[in-house]
Amino acid sequence: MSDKLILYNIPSKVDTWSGSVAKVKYLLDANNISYETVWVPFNKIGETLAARGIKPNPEPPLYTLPAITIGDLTISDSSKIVKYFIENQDDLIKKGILKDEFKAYNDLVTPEFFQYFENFIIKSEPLHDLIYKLLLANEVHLLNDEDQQPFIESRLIKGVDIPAIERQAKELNIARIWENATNFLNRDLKESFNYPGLQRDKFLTGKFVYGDELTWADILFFTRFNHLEELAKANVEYSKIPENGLVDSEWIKAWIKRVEDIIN
Ligand SMILES: N[C@@H](CCC(=O)N[C@@H](CS)C(=O)NCC(=O)O)C(=O)O
Repeated sequence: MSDKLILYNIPSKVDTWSGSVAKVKYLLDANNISYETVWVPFNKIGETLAARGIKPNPEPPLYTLPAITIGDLTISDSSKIVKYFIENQDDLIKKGILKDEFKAYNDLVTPEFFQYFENFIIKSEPLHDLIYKLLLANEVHLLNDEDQQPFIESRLIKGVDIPAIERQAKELNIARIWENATNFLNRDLKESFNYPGLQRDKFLTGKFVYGDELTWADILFFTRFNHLEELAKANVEYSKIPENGLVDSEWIKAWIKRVEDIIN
């Protein structure tokens, strides 16, 4: 089997519907890695990954994207994928999959940091309503029609009732949710970030999130800003969100541009 790289993505009404897939896509794009996209409808994720030898997760969802295939190896889960790239850099350069040093990693940004960072964002109170109410109510409509019911059912298994969230979402104060998220992302984040051992003088002071090189931390941040914003904006019902989106800090605006220049 050839060693070409495949990225499995979920077809939808937007470019990349899943934030988790977007992270890996941005990572590949930031590194100029060539890959083929295989589109796997949401309700076919399980059978596709099982056929590629992926073991089910202990709890639902049993199979998730993103996944990549290189030769006869398939890896699912964004953290595992980035870990694989980090640990197999030399081999991947020899195979021509990576072109040079892997952008997205430095010694200070360990896999533990990635996990911390992700949990920190996902569990942050000021982002809670944006992520768990507004976007959850929106994102179902952005999936292809035939995948919407399977998605609703997959969430119900985990106790998340999307139709109920949708009904509640109609009562939400969208401007308020947006303001909380904007304040957090633009101002409070820097103060409240408290990772043990983090060299705070390097955090949000250089060109990128952590120093002057793009790291996985930039990809995680970028996904949160851009991807969440894209999803929110794509829904007509919530088109009233402020023009400037989630960004009003000059540093963040300039940083988004720097990341976009590398990804595009
Ligand atoms: N920890 C996983 C999470 C991935 C994930 O939750 N993917 C979703 C799409 S955003 C999925 O494939 N869900 C399948 C399902 O819920 O059945 C990662 O980072 O890769």
